[in-house]
Amino acid sequence: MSTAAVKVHWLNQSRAFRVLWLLDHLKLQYEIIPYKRNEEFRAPDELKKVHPLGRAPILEIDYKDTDQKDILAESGYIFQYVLENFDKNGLLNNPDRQKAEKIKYYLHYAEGSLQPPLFIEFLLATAKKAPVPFPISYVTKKFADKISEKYSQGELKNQLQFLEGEIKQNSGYLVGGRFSAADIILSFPLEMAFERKFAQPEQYPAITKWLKTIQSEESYLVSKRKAKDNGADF
Ligand SMILES: N[C@@H](CCC(=O)N[C@@H](CS)C(=O)NCC(=O)O)C(=O)O
Repeated sequence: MSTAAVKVHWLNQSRAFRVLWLLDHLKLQYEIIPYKRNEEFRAPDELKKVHPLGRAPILEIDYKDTDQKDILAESGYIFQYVLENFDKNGLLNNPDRQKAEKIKYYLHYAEGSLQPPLFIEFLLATAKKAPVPFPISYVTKKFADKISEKYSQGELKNQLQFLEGEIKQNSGYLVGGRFSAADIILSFPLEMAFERKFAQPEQYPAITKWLKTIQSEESYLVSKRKAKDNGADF
């Protein structure tokens, strides 16, 4: 790592915060390249110059000694790469093979299983707020409520009940009773679920307590400060 320069292409109000937290917990040096969402809540086009999909986070690693540069997209892949290459002491991993595999599972699960029903809820909530005249607004709302009721709410509940049970079984964390990369990667969807009121914290006491516990990690506060210094409006 000493010969590598690390840049995080970070978008305000986004899941890119997790990468700052990951790097700060491992006490790695990095630079934040900030991007601001536009009026449509989309990433600006400049991000497409770094990676064609133009989504955040993007991790750029410049290996000075070999003159090679890695441009990484996809949160789970970024996490896996950082754990494999820069967490040699296993600080955010687990020495037990099965527990390490479980952490890897969560790196995929966050975006692959938990994020989809949350994203559907987000789209439906946005559609319901759209400035359309009556009676179209009435139809839109009814239609959105039906999709939520028939699919995304039930699916989200299923996921949250699963995580509630996992945290209870793992002494307040996701894997092996200790803080790991799994806790960092799942922080974003679970914070969002409560903040956007897609789920009620009272119904998930273990997740609620877990969120408080992990947010009291010193590295979380360090990353929050860095994000704020770069224009975050939490
Ligand atoms: N599965 C991708 C999702 C990336 C993604 O959608 N990022 C959002 C930020 S939360 C984004 O860049 N949105 C901007 C846009 O859609 O224009 C990952 O985990 O990295």
